[in-house]
Amino acid sequence: MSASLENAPRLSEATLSGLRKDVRRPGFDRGGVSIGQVHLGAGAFFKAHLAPHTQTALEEADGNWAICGASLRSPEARDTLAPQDNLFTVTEKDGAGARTSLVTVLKEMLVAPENPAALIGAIADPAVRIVTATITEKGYCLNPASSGLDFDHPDVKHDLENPAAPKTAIGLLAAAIDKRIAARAPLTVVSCDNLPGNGALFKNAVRDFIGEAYPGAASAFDDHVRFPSTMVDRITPATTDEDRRDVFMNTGLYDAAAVVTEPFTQWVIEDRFAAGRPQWESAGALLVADVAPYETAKLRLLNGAHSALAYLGYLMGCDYVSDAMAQPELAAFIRAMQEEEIAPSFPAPADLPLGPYIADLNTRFRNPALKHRTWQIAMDGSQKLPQRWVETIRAQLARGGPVNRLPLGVAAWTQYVSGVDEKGAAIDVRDPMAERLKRIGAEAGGDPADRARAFLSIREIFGSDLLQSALFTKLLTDAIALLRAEGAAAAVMKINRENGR
Ligand code: CS2
Repeated sequence: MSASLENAPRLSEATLSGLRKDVRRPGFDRGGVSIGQVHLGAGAFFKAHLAPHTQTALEEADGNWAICGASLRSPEARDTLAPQDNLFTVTEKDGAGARTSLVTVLKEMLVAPENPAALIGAIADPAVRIVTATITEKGYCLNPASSGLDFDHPDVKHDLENPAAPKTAIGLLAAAIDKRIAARAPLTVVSCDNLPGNGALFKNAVRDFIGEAYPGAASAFDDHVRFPSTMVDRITPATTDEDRRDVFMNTGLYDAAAVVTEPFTQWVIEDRFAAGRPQWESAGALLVADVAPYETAKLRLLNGAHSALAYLGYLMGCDYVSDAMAQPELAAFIRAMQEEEIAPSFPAPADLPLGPYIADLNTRFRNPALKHRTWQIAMDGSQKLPQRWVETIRAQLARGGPVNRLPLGVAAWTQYVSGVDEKGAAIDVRDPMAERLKRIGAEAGGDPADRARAFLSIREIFGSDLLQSALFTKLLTDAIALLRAEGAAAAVMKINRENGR
């Protein structure tokens, strides 16, 4: 905790009367609502997106949908929320100002490694009808080749050997689903991670695990458990001490669990629930038959651009996305990438015109009030690149469309994961494949063609086709050569000039 806040009055049930009057309070009685939803991965995004959606639904319609949150690794979130009776605030911020709301819908927090049986019991409780999850791309333990469970994953191996004390979300869910099937209690499991077809991927992973560990439950699985796909969107940086200080100044109470986010929020949900759901549409959620068109647009245009801003921006010395967007050459480069290379790579959703969508995204990226670190987005690139860039590149190559800027993004990623920036300083690379990526970078040496081939040989990221594409291998070789010779800023400028921007 920052020194100046140590003695500040802390947010809790007992101190609520000290909360400034202009903080928005929920219009439902917390005490009268019991738990109906468990959320796996109760971090900043959950607090800024899922929890407010469920809270608004409860304001509009009755239902026992209070939330039990769970952390799958560290006790930190639970320990931060416990002295606050699991209350926290969400502050929406942009250049025009800030607006804080109190969130009361979270009623309990569990920590899986401390007591996996308690979390399995919570999910198995028939009063719970929905599990939502933000466990990040790597949390699904997928084998990219089969799109099913990666049985060689060390945590999956652990869970199959210790099914009553699993570490992964997949093992925890499987154990609980086994109990629910025995009790004939249907469940809906909702992935809220940035993966295409996230519902089907989640289902594959859990079904594969059940087939191995609980064969008796396998035949009833499809009937009892539904896995709708969703697209979630709200840019939510990690909270800083400065944010917590600002929230205190603006609300009158110290909230150690505060989140700061943008005003924009979107949730598109496939409307396929096994046992009811909160009325999330009253919070603006779009319930649809097919999420895929929205998911593709968001993953490629928002997240794809985000990753390009992260790697190129980081190499250009920009700590935050808004700093990267303040570089006119980089902003123009990203815009052209979105308009000329990404948007034409997929059919636009009927009700989402891509021109205004791209313009709005770039306004959001510019939000000067959000301190969103390029380093944070650069994390776990090996898990993100396939759906953010590789699918786009593949589609553009197949249709003979332009691929003038994406290769520089990939080149910047190869530089980033090699672990040294343009000034020779070490980069703190966070990625489940970090060691392997660093080794590939070191062993490939300085020749751009060797480097392009070495990185494109990583099948988990690039499949086998991009290495076989002479065109893409050449484009990446040229981009790596340009980046290494001139640096990111000059490379961006040169590509802008060559392509008339
Ligand atoms: C970001 C996303 O960290 C990242 O990789 O691209 O978390 C992004 O902020 C969200 O998907 C926005 O909805």
